[in-house]
Amino acid sequence: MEDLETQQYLLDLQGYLVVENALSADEVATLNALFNQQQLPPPGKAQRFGSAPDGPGFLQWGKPFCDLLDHPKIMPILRARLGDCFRLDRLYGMYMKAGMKRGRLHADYGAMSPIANSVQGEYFHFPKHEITDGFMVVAWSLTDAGPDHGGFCCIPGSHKSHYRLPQKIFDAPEESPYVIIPHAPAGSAILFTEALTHGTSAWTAAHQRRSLLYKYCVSQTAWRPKRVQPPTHTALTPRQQILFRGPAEPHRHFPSLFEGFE
Ligand SMILES: O=C(O)CCC(=O)C(=O)O
Ligand SMILES: [Fe+2]
Repeated sequence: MEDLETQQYLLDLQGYLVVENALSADEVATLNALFNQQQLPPPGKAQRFGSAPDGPGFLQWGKPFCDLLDHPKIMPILRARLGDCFRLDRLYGMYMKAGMKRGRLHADYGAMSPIANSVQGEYFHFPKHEITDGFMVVAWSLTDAGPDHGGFCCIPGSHKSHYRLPQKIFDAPEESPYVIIPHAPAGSAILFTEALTHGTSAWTAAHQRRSLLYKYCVSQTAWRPKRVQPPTHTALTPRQQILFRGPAEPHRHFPSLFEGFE
């Protein structure tokens, strides 16, 4: 594993970072066994499962899913990006079977934001009142994903772009050498900023895609007015409980996730 300074540098540079072996094979097996117990419909039309804030989502499936909320291999990297005070904004899983098609490239913030009104080919000035940063996703691979299989895809560095994605790349991302599918074997965590142009590539592997997405934001922001509900069968640690708080000013009205927890 890279040291924190390198992780921080790479995440800032690329807009995403893969932490391989963040989970042991045993931990992955436990999560997969709990997943299997849910008896979800086979992946098809729906690609998502266990979404919240419609309740606690897949956090209700057991402690191993809650343990990922503040995983020690991930927290220092999130801190480097979001500071000491951040919240769990939402979560969901993605599952796919062979033959399932790609999604559209998108970004929630910056020039590619759906509300930016940016024009292709024209320099876009990030307006002062709009968020361009501060939302991070940690996507845990429960099965192997990568260039040979499919899964998460992105354009490295695109979170910094002042230009809207050219239509040619939007129309055929699978033909563009600038759209990559990071190698993310089972047990990896892919961290990415929601300002990165990213999406879902077609799934071609015989095995199922399984990915758990935990979405965090700086404490003073929120995506939806609804809050993720804590699970009812697992006792959360005091640190995990902080992640379920409503939006508030960091430090003044929202406690640090690090002071006293390290
Ligand atoms: O992992 C993926 O397939 C992409 C998911 C996505 O677009 C997102 O979380 O915003
Ligand atoms: Fe997305």
